[in-house]
Amino acid sequence: MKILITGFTPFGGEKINPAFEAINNMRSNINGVEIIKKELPTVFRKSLGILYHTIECEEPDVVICVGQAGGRSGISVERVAINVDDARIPDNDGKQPIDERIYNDGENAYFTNLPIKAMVKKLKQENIPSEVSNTAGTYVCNHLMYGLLYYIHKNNCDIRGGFVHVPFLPEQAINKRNMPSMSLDVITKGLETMVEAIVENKKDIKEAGGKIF
Ligand code: PCA
Repeated sequence: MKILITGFTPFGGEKINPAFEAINNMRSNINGVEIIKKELPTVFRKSLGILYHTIECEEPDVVICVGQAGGRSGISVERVAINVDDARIPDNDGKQPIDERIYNDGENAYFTNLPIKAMVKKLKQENIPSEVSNTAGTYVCNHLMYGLLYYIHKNNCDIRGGFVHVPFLPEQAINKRNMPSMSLDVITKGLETMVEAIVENKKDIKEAGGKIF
């Protein structure tokens, strides 16, 4: 089995992006599963172009895209991506789309086909704070997740794909008051644990993990 795992370049004034730092730190073979690592630019459209090209070259069975969610305290496994770009800040190429559809011929939203409940369950068993998230935002991460799932649907691919947000690293949080963070080792272990959960669970498990608000 081959898993493509992507991170992003730093953005929004940060010097590092915890997603790619942790991906870099991962083993490249996890219980016989080959891990392909790729850094994508935090740029609308360009990130998707490179993702599609990498999928075509590598032909992975699973694609896990990872991004930074500064302010979140645990690893959040995203359930859904929506068909809108609404950027609060410009991307790394200076583009700032506001209320634009990502694909005119795409659904309003796509759900991930990763086993998100099983992933969160295994993370918690490893004592790693985590939750199912019902919004990946409206910036480049949602854009990438939406574009990945659009590609899988339109091309009828036998690929499981989805998105995971990770908190700031401690060095990013020191000058931000009351800002949660997670160490590089814990995020790395979390990513490796999610790989194991995906391999072990072809289908998701039924487990409470929703939210009231
Ligand atoms: N996080 C941003 C984009 C890149 C990243 O790592 C987001 O959540 O949209």
